[in-house]
Amino acid sequence: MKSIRKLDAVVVGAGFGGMYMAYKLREMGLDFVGFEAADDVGGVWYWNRYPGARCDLMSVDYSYGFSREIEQEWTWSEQFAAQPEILAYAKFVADRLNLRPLFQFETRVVSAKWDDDRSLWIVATDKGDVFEATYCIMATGPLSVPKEPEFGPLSNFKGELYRTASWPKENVSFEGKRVGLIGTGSTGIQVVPEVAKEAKELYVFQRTPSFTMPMRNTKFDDEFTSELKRHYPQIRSVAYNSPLGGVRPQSTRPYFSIPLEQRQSLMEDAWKQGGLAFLGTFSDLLINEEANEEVAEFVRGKIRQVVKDPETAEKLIPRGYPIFARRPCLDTHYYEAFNQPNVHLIDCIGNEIERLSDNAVHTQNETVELDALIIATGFDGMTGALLNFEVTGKGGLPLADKWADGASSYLGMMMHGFPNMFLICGPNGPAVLANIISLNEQNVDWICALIDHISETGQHCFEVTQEAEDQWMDEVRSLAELTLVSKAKTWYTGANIQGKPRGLTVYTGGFKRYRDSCDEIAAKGYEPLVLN
Ligand code: NA7
Repeated sequence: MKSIRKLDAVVVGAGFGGMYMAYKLREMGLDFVGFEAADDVGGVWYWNRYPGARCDLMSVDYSYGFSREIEQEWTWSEQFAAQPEILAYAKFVADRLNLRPLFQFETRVVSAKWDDDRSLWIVATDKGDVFEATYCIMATGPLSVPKEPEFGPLSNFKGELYRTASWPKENVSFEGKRVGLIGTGSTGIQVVPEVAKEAKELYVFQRTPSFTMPMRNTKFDDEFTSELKRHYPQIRSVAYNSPLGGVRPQSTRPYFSIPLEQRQSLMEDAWKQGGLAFLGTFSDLLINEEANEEVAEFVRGKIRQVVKDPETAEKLIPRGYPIFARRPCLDTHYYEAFNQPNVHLIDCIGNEIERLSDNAVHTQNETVELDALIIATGFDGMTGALLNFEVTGKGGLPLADKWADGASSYLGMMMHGFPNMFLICGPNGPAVLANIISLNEQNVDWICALIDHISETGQHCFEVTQEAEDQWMDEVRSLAELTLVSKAKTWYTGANIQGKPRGLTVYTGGFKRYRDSCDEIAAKGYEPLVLN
């Protein structure tokens, strides 16, 4: 039998959250091990290497701010970085800080169980190793478990099958092939123009159309890069004090505060500018339904302008939910791709995909024969990774039971009944509505300060009270009621997964307000936590 290793902490995941946590724990002199299923760092950017994969946050924001050296040594090549560059950045950071020895790669955690008698976590891996640790830190990411589509099993399809969330490392060629793509969220929207370039025929299976805006990505020149590097401290300061945790454009101007003509011209300008400009044109688009609908109608007009076939344009036009309530997508020639003769839109509304067979996708009304099929049907977001293995808290309470009616947590970082467990960017924090790199850094810094505090008090165990967790959840819910974000069927609310409890599991108060709340709790000596 293998021996049990005793540790101060385990960290699950080597994405941007897990990497920074490992760096900090080493600085603090703690004895810990990180586990990562992939063979290298990068998390979501390790797995999602599909054609066209690109971050929809600006590279300046989507980068660590904790190291002035790394900021100066790393050079981003463009405004919105593509997956290979982001993964290269993660590897660069891992090399630069010598993080890899802190992780066991190609290792999955299969269970994490709280031992009531000894007040520690027992963590087992798929390699048969068992660790005992004071702290269990979940850096498992909000988007790491792909959704299993309802029309499965996928293995029924005998042609080439690709999942965007686990794309092969090798080059994939679609030259001369009939390719199907299922899913038109951010991922599918990035895949379409790329695959359309080489596939003989591309069939896009769309159920809910997304709103997408032109990214109009730009390359950075040397002059811009050196200015950027000179101003990083100011850029970070603006980012950390903003509702988004990033430097994207924001407005304090409510939609109806200016005349129609001016509104139209502002939208035209933002549309031309591209990127996130459109999102920052008015202040109230996620709270004022009427304003939201007018902006949605403007975007619908743009789709009609770009897509030449009016029937296809009408099918691509999103209706029935507020714009920006689903995550807004940024694209590079998505709508234009539908003007190519080899790209075909299959509308799945009233024409659901029923099953896959050897060489075809069967919808209710048609059979589409294919050589290759790409699945871009999204993720079991926010909670999927944590419910993907056995996690049990006090009294053997399974996390799945605690979350049976929906994910509940305190600050998205801890849970009553799960002492000494931390979540990085967990449900009910601002993850996914804020810049996740800023949030990773904020969460890790806050957690590490708490670990220091606990050891200074001579204790070794903390648990948040049920009352504090309930109060936090009340705040999350009441803030959610103020926005339109929960009014669309999305992974934000669990509505994309059959049988998953519904409800917005995201704190909508913004990054700055969240950070202030966390700081206040720390300043008051972590009152909602019981230490022993
Ligand atoms: P999303 O945004 O959840 O999109 C998944 C897409 O897949 C969405 O259009 C779904 O339509 C579609 N889908 C799912 N199941 C089916 C079936 N059965 N038939 C047809 N279409 C289906 O995931 P993404 O990976 O694109 O983006 C996730 C995040 O990554 C994104 O928000 C960014 O943060 C980056 P549905 O809405 O269910 O009708």
